[in-house]
Amino acid sequence: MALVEINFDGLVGPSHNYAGLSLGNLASASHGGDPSYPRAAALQGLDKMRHNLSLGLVQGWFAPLPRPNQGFLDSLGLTQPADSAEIRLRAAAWSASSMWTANAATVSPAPDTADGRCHLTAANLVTMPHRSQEWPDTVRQLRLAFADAAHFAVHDAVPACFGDEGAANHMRMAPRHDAPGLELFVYGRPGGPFPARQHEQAGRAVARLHGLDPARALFVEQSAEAIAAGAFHNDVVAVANERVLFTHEQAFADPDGTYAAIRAALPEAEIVIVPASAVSLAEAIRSYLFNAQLLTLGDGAMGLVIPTEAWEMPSVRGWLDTMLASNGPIRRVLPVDVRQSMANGGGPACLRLRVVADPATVDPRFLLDAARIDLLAGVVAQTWPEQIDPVDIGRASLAESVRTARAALLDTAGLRELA
Ligand code: SUG
Repeated sequence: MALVEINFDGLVGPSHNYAGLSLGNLASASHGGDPSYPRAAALQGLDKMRHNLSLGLVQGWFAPLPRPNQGFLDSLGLTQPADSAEIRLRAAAWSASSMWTANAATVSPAPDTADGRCHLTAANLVTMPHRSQEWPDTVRQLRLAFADAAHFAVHDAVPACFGDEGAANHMRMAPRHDAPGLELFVYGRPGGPFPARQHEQAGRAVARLHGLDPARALFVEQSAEAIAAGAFHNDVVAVANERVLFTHEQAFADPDGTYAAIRAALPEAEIVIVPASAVSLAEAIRSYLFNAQLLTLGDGAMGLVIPTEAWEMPSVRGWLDTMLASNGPIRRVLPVDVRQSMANGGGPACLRLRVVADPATVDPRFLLDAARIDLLAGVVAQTWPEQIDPVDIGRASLAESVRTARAALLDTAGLRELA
């Protein structure tokens, strides 16, 4: 089979909870302390996978990482189960944040790289403590899914002195998925009210590790106002697919320079810009309009998989209706319900990692058809906790249920190596 785009969604883990851990992520801050519904959250995610599969797309998945992370707690000296001090650190060890696989790694498909292999670099996620513990387990899973060394190279994360948040700050534009592309690495500058989680040097290191042609790699500064307004990752204000960039007009520090550089490197580029006069930056971030999956559908037209929150916001809906009535490249808008993830700042695009590859070269245990989705949903329905209240975090009995649920999933999926 030819090279195609495969979306690998993170299955929401059984410890999914709202602990308000991500400074600068407004949804995480405002839902901190709410009860969470892990079973419903995971089923919503599986429904999204089913939805995208039914569009004729290739769908993959990654298993949740082991939680609570006892090694993380031990390394912090938090060994007493009864110790309720340092509640945020304890919550960090329970976080199901690996569900947002757009932060798992940065991916450069084979047509872009010097050695003709698809390169993946795990993201170190060092800015947020609860996310900094993900990458060693993530890289284990990536090395299993993409073990075929003739087609893939999986790199460890770049050094922790340079924050890297993976594909959420990386966009690839190309005439087609299987053609050589232009890769954009978006970074932030520190100094604003919220952390700039992506460092410029991390993107530059990843581009070198992947063997990209310097003429087809752009390093683009995110606008300080976007970060200050709550766009903690670029994929909250822009998304690209093949020749199309869909962006808010305030996404980049130098929008005109960025568009000109894209057009110079990729003459067929089409840039769809949403002006602040139609959808303000605040509305874009609250609705997660841009945290959409921009997908090439079977007939070659593009569809935008958006969260229901975006569809329900009048200004966004008005803009989308006008866009659909025009003759632009995005022909369909497809709302999906991922509310449990959204309440922690994770929309449809956060929940997936895009890999352009021949599916036959991927470990089949990480690829899904309808029957396999039903199988995973069965395990979730039977073993995932229905509800977690903030006071439950740290409870030995809940920790046991979370571990048992993940073990049942790994058994069913034939992935005991990840136990
Ligand atoms: O890193 N939220 C995640 C959301 C990640 C979204 N990903 C992309 N934009 N690609 C984050 O901020 C919240 C966890 C908590 O507060 O309990 C959290 O980690």
